[in-house]
Amino acid sequence: MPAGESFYITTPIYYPSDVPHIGHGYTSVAVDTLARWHRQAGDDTWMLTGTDEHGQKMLRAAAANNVTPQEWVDRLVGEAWFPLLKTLDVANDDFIRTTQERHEERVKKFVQAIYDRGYIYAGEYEALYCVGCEEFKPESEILDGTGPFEGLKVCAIHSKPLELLQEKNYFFKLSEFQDRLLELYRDQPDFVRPESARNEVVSFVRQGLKDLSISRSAFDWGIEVPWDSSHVIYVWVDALLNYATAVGYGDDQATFDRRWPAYHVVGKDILRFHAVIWPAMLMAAGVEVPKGVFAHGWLLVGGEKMSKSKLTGIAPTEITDVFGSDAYRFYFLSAIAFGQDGSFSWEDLSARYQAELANGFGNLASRTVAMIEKYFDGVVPEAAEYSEQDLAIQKKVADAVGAADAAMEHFRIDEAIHAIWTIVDALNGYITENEPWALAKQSDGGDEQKRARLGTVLYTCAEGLRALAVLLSPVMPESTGKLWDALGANESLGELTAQPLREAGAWGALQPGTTVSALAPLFPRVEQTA
Ligand code: MET
Repeated sequence: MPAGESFYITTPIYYPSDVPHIGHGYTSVAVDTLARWHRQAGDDTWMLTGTDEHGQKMLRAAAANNVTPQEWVDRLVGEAWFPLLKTLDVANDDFIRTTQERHEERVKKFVQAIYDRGYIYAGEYEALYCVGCEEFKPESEILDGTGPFEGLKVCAIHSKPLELLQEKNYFFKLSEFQDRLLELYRDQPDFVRPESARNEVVSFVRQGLKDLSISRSAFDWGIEVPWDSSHVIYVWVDALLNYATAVGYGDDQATFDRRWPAYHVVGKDILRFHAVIWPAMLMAAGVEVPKGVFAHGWLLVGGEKMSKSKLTGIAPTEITDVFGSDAYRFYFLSAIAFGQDGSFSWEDLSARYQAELANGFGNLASRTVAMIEKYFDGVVPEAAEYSEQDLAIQKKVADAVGAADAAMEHFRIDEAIHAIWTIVDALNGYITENEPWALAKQSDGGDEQKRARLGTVLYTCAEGLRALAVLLSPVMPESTGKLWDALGANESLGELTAQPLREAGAWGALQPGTTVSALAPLFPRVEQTA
C-alpha cells in the first residue's frame, strides 16, 4: 500500500474473566507487530485492543466471587489485562472496555439505527445456549454428553452442558444478508483470509442463515435495548461493535471517516462472528464493511488446543520471565505459519532461542560491535572499495526489505521474518569467510590493504546490522533498541522507530565515524527452561 494510508487493525476484545494465556498473547503480538510495521512505514496506523465485559459468563463469575460485575471486571482488567500489554511490549493506540460510556452510548445508536431501518423484530425463541461461547449453538456444534454429562447435550468447544433457553427476544434479520455476503466474499476474495478460513465461511453462508437473537431479558448485565428497557443487547453484538465505537461511530464522524474500515485479526474459533454476523450488521446500518478478517490458527500444547478449561493454559509471563518479551514475540511469530495451527513446546522455544536469537542475531551484533571497539577504537570505519561479496550483501539487504514488506502486507508475518533472517545468515557467513580477526593480525604487521579491507568488512557488518535493527524493530522492539543505541545510530540517524521501514535497504545510512558503545549479550544464556 502507498505510505500514508489509513491502517486500522484490531485484536478481539478479550473476556477479562479468562486468565491471559499464550494464545491471547499470540494474537496481541501478531497485531502489534503488523501495526508497528505499518506505523514505521509511514501509514496512518491505529491499533485497538480491549476487553469484552458484559454477558452471562461475567455475571456468574462475579456472583461466584461475591462482587458486583463492575467490580469484578475492573479488578481483572487492572490486574491481568493491562499488565499483559506491558509484559509483551504491545504499543496499542487505544484500549476499549465495553463498560465504558463512550461504547455504551454508541452501541445504542447503532442498534437503534438498524431497528429504524427495519432489520430487527420481536420473536419467541427456544434454543440451547453455551455460556462459555456466549452463543446459541448450531446443530453441528452440539454433542451428546458422556461421563458425568451422560444424557445431556454439551458444547463441542467447551465440553460443558448446554442450557435450554426460552425467551421473548429481539431478532436481527441475518437471513436477509445471505446473497450480499456471498457477493462480498466473491468481489473481495481476500475479505476472509487465509484461504481455508474463506472456504469455511463461504460454505457456511451457502447453507443459509438463520435470524440472530440479539437481546436477552433474563438478566441485566449488558447495554439496554434503547426502545425496550426490559432487554439487554446480546453480548456478541455489543462486543463486535467495539471496533466501530472506539473510533467514533455515531459521535465523531471525522475520526470514524479517518480510521474506518478496519482489519480484524481473530482466532479461527470466532471467525463466523467476524466474517458473517459483523459485516451483515454493518450492511444493515449502511456502514462500510471491514477491509478484511484474518483468522489465525490455534496454539496446540501437547497436541491439544490451548485453553484454560483443558488445563493447558500457560501464562505469557512464564515465558517472558525466562526468555524476555522479544523472544516471546519472535518465537510465536516466526515458528508458526500465520493462519495455521502451531505447536508450542518448551524444547522448541529453547532450541530456537539458542540457535536463532543467541547464536544467530545476538552473536552477530555482539561480535560486530566488539570488533569495532577492538580494532577501530569504537569508531565505525569507512568502507574502502566494495568487492562483489560486499555488493552481494547490499543486494541481500535490499531484497529482504522488499520481500518482508510484501509479506507483511499480506499478513504473512512468519514469511516476513524469514526474509529478514536471510540477512542475519548472510552476515554471519560473511564474517566467517572474511575472517576479520585474521585481517586485523595482518594489518597489525603493517599491511595497509588488509587494514582497508578490515574497515570495509566491519562497515558492511555494522551497516547490515543497522538495516536489521530497523527491519526487526516491529518484531523485537527491545533488543533492536539496544542494538541501535550500541551502534551510536541514535545520534546520527535519530530514533529507531522513526526510521522509514521501506527505505531500510538504502545502503550507507550509518555514518563512518560514529562511536559505538559496548553491547551486553542481547539474548543471554538461559539456564532453566520450564
Ligand atoms: N470476547 C470474545 C472472545 O474472547 C471476542 C470478542 S471480539 C468482538 O472470544
